[in-house]
Amino acid sequence: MSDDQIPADSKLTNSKRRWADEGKFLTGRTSRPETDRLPPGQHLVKNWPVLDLGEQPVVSTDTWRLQVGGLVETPLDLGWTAFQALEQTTRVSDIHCVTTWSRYDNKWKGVATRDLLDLAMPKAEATHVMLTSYDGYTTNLPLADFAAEDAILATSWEDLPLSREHGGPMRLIVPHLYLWKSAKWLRRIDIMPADAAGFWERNGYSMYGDPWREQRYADD
Ligand SMILES: Nc1nc2c(c(=O)[nH]1)N[C@H]1C(S)=C(S)[C@@H](COP(=O)(O)O)O[C@H]1N2
Ligand SMILES: [Mo]
Repeated sequence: MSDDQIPADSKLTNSKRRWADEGKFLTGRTSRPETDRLPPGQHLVKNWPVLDLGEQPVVSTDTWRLQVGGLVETPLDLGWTAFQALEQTTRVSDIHCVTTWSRYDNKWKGVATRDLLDLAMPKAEATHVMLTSYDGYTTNLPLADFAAEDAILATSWEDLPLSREHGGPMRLIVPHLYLWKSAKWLRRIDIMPADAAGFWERNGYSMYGDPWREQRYADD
């Protein structure tokens, strides 16, 4: 799906493009995760805000598929039952949104990204990943970050099925990068030989997005 099929002119989308242009929320401070749990320029929330492009697709587990393709030895095309039959993992992590909120201690259950990669087996030339979702959203990150120990394809949050507004039935969570890398309603994972920009990355946001180095925008 291309960018012009998603509501890229929504109010939030336009505001976030402008923040990228203006460098909004950059404090110029740095902090290290070992000593300071809250990344620079972030504030803590107890609720869990909903952020997306405005379309929250209805994805029934009857028709849900997850495909893994590109530079892999074994391309995958899994239905819900097959996905549930994979080893299930629990992780607790903090999340950090580029719009400056962070939320501590989220309990996720699902499939560890590294367990899925063990099945698909990325080829030696693989370096990056492109994620594509049911709403047309795309985002990119290095393969090593996608495969991080705490990265999880989450189907449950706080022991409840992941709600539709937060990306249910399944979303990615990569806690050590800003939350826009954590695709909701994930449909396809493409393993690539080079980096390429996803939706926000083409709209002024960082190719990598490390909250600890405050890599919010393209030039940071
Ligand atoms: N499919 C999809 N995933 C997405 C988005 C989106 O618009 N579509 N928005 C991203 C952004 S910008 C953020 S901050 C988080 C928000 O997740 P939440 O709504 O569960 O807090 O989802 C990310 N994943
Ligand atoms: Mo975001």
